[in-house]
Amino acid sequence: MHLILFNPRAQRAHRRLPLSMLHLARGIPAEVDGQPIRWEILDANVEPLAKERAERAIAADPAGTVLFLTVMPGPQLLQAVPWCRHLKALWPALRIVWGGYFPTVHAGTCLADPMVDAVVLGQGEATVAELIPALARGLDPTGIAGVQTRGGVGPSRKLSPSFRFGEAPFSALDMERYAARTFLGRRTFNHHSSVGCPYTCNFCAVTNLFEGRWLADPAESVVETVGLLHRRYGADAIEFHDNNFFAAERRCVEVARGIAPMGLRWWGEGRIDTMLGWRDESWSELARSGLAMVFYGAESADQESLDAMNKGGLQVHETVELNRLARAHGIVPEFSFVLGGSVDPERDVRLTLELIGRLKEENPACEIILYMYTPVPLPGMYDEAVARGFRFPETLDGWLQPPWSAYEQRRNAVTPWHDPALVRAVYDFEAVLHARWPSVSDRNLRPWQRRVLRLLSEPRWRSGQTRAPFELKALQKLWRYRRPEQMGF
Ligand code: B12
Repeated sequence: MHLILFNPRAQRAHRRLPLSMLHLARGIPAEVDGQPIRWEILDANVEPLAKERAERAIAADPAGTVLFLTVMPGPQLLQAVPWCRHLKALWPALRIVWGGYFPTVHAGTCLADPMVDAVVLGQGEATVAELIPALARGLDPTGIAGVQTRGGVGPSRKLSPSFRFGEAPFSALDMERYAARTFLGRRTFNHHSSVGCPYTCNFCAVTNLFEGRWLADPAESVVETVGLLHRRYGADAIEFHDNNFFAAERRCVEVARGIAPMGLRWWGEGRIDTMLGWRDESWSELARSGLAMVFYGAESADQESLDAMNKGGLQVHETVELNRLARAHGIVPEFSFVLGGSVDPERDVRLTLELIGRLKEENPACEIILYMYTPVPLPGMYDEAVARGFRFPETLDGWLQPPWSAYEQRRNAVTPWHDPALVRAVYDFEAVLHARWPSVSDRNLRPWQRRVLRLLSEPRWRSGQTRAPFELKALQKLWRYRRPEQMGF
């Protein structure tokens, strides 16, 4: 049997290791009933002809091939749907399995389309270790733990820490293609060192998958993988794509100590209230090890909104304090806000934009990312949205139409309390903000372009007149300003 692990192209070609597929591959058995299982990862982000290569492989033996596809909402879904339909129409014997966050949260919708044969729910390695033998033997996979088909859902699969599945098979990829130039370094690689997140924020799809469970790889294993990326593939920077890398102080300090001699710069996601409670020596240790920036979900400056998001008790003043603490240690905080929740969207936006002004004043280096709230099916704001008439599309075709085609990119609010004028005001503010303080993560802008943007936006920023900044938007478009929220997570 031949398995194609396919990563569709994201918004802009994203040169990062396709970890969903790379990690998943660790669960593939070497053989079934004495027959070898051949597999390859095809990544449309780095290989423009990935689809054509996949099609050639399928054409050679449609019945003996299984296409594994990882799907995120937005551009990946937009490509995956017509392509899979086309493949099934050409080769009905081809089997297609979807996995990842979108199929997990919307499994029924995916399976309502006859081109999807099965969906793997959540963590995939242990599930594919059972699914592949069933497929190789031509059996119906219904009933396997972690698998949903049109025949039903199997029992839920027990989670395992990632390191238990062994090192990722880096040699299956052309690693040179993934050595990305970023603001962190010339050869940035990414790693994912934990499963889940210990919190249950009700706007985040991670909660749908893991329900507050968090299983971390031990620090030694993290240091080992980073060391391998550094020594064998020349990594000089690492992005940790964990949902919550900084959940445990001791693990982080041990990782920091272990990777410090490698002289890397690194980035990860953490929580404000967690890291605010860490010892000063821990912060110093992180800074010494090359930690350059931490992404934090600050979400809102309206305490009622934060509470409605089930943000685990986070207090608005903690964002202000963290900003100062991070500045003192020379680590850039990257604050992400999810605006326009259900409590009082206008107050939420007003207070948050005020807070952003204050954060920038106190620490001009801090980075700001703005999203609009988009419901995920979890108790809380979602229920309120449903009560007010909100419904997800019930078919994949529904997901391909606007506004859903851009929905999960969290830029176009489609909540029942959505006020277009408010959304416009947020994006106008954002254009002025990014002109006054262009993100360090943009490597396109020249210093003189940054100066021009700053000079032009200064009067608007100072006076608070951020409405309709057409001149700034035009320059940002012309100079292809890289918005962190479009490329980010
Ligand atoms: C890296 C990343 C990206 C990268 C691209 C990754 C890629 N595939 O090339 C970029 C920056 C492009 C990106 C963009 C977006 N992302 Co993104 N991204 C992530 C991130 C941080 C890491 C993904 C990852 O590598 N995880 C590590 C691997 C090992 O875990 P995994 O993906 O869960 O894979 C496991 C299982 O899910 C399963 N599995 C996954 N795929 C498949 C497929 C098959 C066939 C099988 C059997 C199993 C399987 O097995 C794997 C191993 O256990 C996640 C959050 C996270 N920490 O996971 C968000 C996340 C997946 N992104 C998300 C979103 C919403 C987006 C955006 C749409 C919006 C945005 N602004 O962030 C954009 C647009 C994407 C697009 N379609 O163009 C959401 C998805 C939510 C949802 N409802 O589906 C997440 C969960 C973030 C969040 N907290 O909300 N993203």
